[in-house]
Amino acid sequence: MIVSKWLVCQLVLFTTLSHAFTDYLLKKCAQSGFCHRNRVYSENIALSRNSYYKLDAASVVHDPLQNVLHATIIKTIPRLEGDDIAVEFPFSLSFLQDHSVRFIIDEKERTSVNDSGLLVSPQRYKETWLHAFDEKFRGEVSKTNFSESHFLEQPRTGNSLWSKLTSFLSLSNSTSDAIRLQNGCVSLEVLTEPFQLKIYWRNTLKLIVNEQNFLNIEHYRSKEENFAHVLPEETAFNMFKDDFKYSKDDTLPLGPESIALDFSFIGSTNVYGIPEHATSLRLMDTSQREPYRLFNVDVFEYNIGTTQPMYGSIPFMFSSSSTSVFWVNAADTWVDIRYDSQQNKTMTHWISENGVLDVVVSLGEDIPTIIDRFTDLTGRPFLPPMSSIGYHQCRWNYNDEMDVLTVDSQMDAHEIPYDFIWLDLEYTNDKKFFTWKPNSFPDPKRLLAKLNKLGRNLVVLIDPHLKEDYEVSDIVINENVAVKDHNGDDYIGRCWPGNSIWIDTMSKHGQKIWKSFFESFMDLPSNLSNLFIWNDMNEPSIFDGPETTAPKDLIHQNNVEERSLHNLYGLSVHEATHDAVKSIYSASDKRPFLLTRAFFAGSQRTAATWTGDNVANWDYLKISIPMVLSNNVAGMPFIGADIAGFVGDPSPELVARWYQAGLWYPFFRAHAHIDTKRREPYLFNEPLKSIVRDAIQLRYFLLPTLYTMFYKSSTTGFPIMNPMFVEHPELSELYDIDNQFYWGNSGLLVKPVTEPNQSETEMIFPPGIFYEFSSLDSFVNDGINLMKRNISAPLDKIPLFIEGGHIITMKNKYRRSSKLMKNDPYVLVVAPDANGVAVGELYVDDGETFGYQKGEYVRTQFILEGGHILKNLPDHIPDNLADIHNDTLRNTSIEKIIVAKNTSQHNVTLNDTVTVKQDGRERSLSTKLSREDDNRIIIMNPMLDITEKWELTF
Ligand code: NBV
Repeated sequence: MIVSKWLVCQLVLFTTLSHAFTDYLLKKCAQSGFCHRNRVYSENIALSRNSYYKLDAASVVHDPLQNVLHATIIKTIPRLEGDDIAVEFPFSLSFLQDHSVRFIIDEKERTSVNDSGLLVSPQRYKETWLHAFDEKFRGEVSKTNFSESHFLEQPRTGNSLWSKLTSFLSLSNSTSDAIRLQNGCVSLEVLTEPFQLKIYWRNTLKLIVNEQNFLNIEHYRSKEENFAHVLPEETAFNMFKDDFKYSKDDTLPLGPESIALDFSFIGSTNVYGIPEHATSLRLMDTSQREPYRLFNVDVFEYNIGTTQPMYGSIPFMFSSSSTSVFWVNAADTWVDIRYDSQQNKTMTHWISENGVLDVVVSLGEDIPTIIDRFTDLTGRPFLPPMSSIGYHQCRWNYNDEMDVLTVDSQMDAHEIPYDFIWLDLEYTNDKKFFTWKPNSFPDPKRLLAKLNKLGRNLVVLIDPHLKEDYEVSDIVINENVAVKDHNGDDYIGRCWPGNSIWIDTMSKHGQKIWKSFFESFMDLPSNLSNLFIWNDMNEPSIFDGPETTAPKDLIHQNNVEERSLHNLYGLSVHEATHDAVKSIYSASDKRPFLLTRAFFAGSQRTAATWTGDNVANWDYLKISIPMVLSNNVAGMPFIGADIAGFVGDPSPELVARWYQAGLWYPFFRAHAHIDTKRREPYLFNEPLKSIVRDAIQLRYFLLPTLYTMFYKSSTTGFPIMNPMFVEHPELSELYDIDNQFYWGNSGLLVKPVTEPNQSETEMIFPPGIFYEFSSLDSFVNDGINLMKRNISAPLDKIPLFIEGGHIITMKNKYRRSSKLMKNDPYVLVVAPDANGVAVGELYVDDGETFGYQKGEYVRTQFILEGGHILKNLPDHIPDNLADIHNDTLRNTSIEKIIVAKNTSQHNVTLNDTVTVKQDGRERSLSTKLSREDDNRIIIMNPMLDITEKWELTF
């Protein structure tokens, strides 16, 4: 008995541990020199309350041309003997966009660096912004955006709280210790001693920078003189060496270089963002745990609930009081968070290994504005081709052409729509990227042509590591665009193909060479443009590298260390890939679809991503939702998780629930590890097969609504999987809800079931009317608080509601792919609120080209008034609609309008006559075409088109 209990325990332990990332490979803060030093510094400074940094008031100058304020921050290191050491840090501050402030703190030329033999640039890397910001902000010190802002605009008359810069300058020799600036609703105080910034929105204090005096810039010093440069609160731990077992002898050529700063978010104890982590949407307090770490690494079977780093990093955080910090730094970064509910504020401490302090703070009225500002600055999420928001069928691996075509035809035979089929690593000839395995894929063009018949696409994997000694890597070496080791030689590490080199896409020439490989590889006949690319392993993942990635002392172009730009590398790879594919398809004007595993702020401009190597168990299904939500609020909405778990074989129940959850991910892809059993949806037994088919079909029926949300996101950054608090910020209980969510602003509210053996689930509902999606049964929450309800959720049912006040658009016919839905008419589902009012938007373009950028799209708004009048108000129709030879834009009729009834509130019943007013005329619809039951009014074939203005009374 005892023995068997022991056995059970061992088994449980084994099964839990068998799917876990080997996290000893990654540093803890205490093992990371600069993280530990800054945590210790902050603890000691909190006790001593000393400050070593002041802004030299006499140094302040205002550059009116660029509208930038320049000054010098001075760090003074007291010495018992001899003169104090003063180190200068140039500081600049400017207003950016309408609602943002940007400041940069650099270190004055490191002239003292003895650079004989030094292969890396001694200057701090300050170009992260050039990669992260959208092109329009990358001009010469961004003249355009700086000149839009105005220093010291509208000084308050009377008590002149916000004094003019000119008057400050005249006072600068006096004891004044604050510079006060204003730009529209944003105002700012720069305190000089200690250096601090206080940032206000409409005169309410929102953020204090350096409130806790954690500002720390480890200035350059030689190892020999180091002792004189260490402050009393500092520790010299690992300043010149790295003794972490898996660091593989980091040479740290410039010694300690870290930068750190604290930000206090005032008036909020909820912060979000800084993906990617497998944790809750609302970030956790880290007082008793590891700081959140942003450092792109390969974390196969990552652990859940930890602050460990993952494949992507977006150093953007915002509070529920609509204030954000964008830490423009791509080095290894750690973030501590401490909530203080008594003072109603959140204190955060940001630590990066090197680079400059480059920070953008944005403020606004609400959270969508904050995300809008962030994606204005870093670029809007790209508008993906319609097909790419359909269903993707992937596996490591589809073995050969026959395998691919069998999956393709079986999906059709079982009426399961799909748009993309994927080829993982094994399609290559011996893991040499830009080649095909000859016997398995003898004629890729033939395969592409066959897939193209039904409008289907193929994605193939191309990684940035290149096997040594074949034509592609030879070119990289000959053209001198391989990443170098710390001695300046081409770096050789181990990855899938064995010994490999890495392309340096941080260099312009590297990008050009990378592009040339795609040009040969994707040399397709002009009628084929259905081959797309997946960049995997681009953190980069290196089997024998430290912490699963690149040694930090590798060297990129211009002698920049990997250490300075690590989190940007993946972005540089996928941007170079994107640009190549885009130009290859320029003849057909096709929009590329691209998937990247590593990402940084700005990646949303060109790529989708996914949550990496998850495991087929319930915990990973559950965590996928906050993970996808976190990316959605950080400007990178096109993300999903591998369905139904990458590693391991999922149970049928898990498969069902994962598809029911996954259909709401903006990126909807099934994927499986090479060692798993085949699990294409048509292989499942009933009822599982039908459950999965229904989930995938539902996704397709909702494509018009989803595509409209992608459009909204591509213009404002608005989240697609959208946390409840974004829609209802007035309900503070929603601030930590991350197991149910809205789909954009469509009014669809979903709570996927993420636990086994459930026949019902508890959902929460804000005030309003809610209609169950399929039955349109409704109920009302007429209070002012959240209402809890048990919702029936047997295995074939998704807890899904439409919130009163919304109109959604669907196409309700099964087709084999999204392309085949082009000619299908629309169905409107109208869900009135208590006043009989509802609104909805629809965006339509050709779904595949850049034509929409030339105005080739239709955008309209539907409005229901008084429960009986439905209006269509198109606000954009292409001038040349009649000449556009595109089915999607030519077939825009409505086949059915369904109006949900809610008897307990607004009594919508069908009138005797149904009339349409259009072009100044009125016509009646045949009464035979309308009917009603307890829950809905249905108007069939109303002969209405979304491109025309009309008013329907029923
Ligand atoms: O290329 C194989 C896999 C891929 O299927 C997966 O999606 C990536 O996250 N790839 C990682 C490499 C190795 C995984 C063990």
